[in-house]
Amino acid sequence: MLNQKLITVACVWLAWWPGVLVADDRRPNVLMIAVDDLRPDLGCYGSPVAKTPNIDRLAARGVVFSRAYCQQAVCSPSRTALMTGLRPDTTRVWDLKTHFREAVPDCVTLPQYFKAHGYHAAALGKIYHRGYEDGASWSESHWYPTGRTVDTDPADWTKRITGSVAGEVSEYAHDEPRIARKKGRAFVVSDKTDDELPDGATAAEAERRLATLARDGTPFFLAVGFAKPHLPFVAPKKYWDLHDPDAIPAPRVDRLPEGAPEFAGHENGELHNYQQIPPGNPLPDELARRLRHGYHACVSYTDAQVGRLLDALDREGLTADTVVVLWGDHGWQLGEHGLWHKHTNFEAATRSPLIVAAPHPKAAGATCPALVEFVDVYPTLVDLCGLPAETGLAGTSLRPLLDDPSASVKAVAISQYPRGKGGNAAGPLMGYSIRDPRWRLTVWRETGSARVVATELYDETNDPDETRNLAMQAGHAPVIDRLSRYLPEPAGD
Ligand SMILES: [Ca+2]
Repeated sequence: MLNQKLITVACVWLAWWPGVLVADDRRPNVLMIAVDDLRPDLGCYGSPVAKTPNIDRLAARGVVFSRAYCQQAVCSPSRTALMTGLRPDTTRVWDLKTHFREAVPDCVTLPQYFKAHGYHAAALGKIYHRGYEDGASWSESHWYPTGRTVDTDPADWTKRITGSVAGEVSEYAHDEPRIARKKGRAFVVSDKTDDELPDGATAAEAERRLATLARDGTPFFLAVGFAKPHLPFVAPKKYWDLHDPDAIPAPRVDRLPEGAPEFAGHENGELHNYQQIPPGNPLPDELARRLRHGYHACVSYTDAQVGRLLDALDREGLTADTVVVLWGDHGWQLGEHGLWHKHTNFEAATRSPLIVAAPHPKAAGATCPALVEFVDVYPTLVDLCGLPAETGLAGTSLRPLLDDPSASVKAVAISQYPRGKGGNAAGPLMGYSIRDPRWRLTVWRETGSARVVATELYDETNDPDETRNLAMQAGHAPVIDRLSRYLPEPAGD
């Protein structure tokens, strides 16, 4: 009887408690794992070739969001949207050169909000785009692994380009001399150990930090950013050896959709920045195969580092008190549509990994097909940790989906990408892409104007490879009209 009464009291308290219950009345910690250029090609997303046992074990105690979309498929705009909870048209970060504090100087970022509520907020590795850090976000200086971050051969490092090439500024432009030659090698089967490469060093530092944070007892928001599988594909040999390159399938479709404007694609400029890549497109088949092998090797290398973080949470007794969120900052084209890397509005570039594992899950191991956006991460973590809701954010809490993965919280997910270079960062054109459960509508408008230059419509259910633009075909005006209602007001200069 007494036990029944205690259970009743506990249930009432649980229902009242605004955040996730942890072992005592402390708020849960947050471990946020950011993986650069990770597409949702993982075991827990149904990939038949990925070797990702550690991300998969995180997924087994959390919820996998199978339709999560970034707000713009390139590092800084995507990361800025996630970290500020604001869309690119609000932060005015559409490129790799603009800091969000220029347009929204007083915005309170996700970790900054946690810091204001008593959390120790710390960042290791790439969280914001490198070189565009934000001191107000953290309780201490942003930590990076020492030395060179992505390559192994010092001779290559003197050959890097630091300027803007095909719309992509070098990831590490601030610490490299400007020499008008190509970057280093596009892929390396490395003889280094995990910890001799930057992501291993970052994982080792994260292990140390988690031990210290566990002893300290203050709630923490620890952000850990991994640099792989971003180009160049450098991973220890053992991760290459995990994969049979003959088993990694080539994309089914290697050309732009029939009826799509040429500018919906691009010239693979980021990839052509690297050595080993001959001019012109498409790439030779053997090279494409090698690159796909390298990508998956780097994903497995990063997965091993994620595993070290999960092990450290267990070892330090933190797992039951910590919300873990893992995201890749956008998708990645491995030859789909004849395209490599990101920088488009296609499904392969905008659809991104998002996994949330909260203490005491109601739906552990579930896959949630609801449409969600990266701007939802901020309000979700605030909600899960029981902090007062921050106002003015663009997204919505995904907590209802963690409780019931068959639910939905929004009708569409919106991504965007500018095209062309002009006198402003937004470019002459902005393509807004509206994704609902079945369709993807992309409308290209003149920047700062409502004038439509081109329209694309894809039936993602019946044509998941986006082989045909249906926008000009009869009978689709109603769906175009319906989805067009979600187009934002014109933005930009
Ligand atoms: Ca990225």
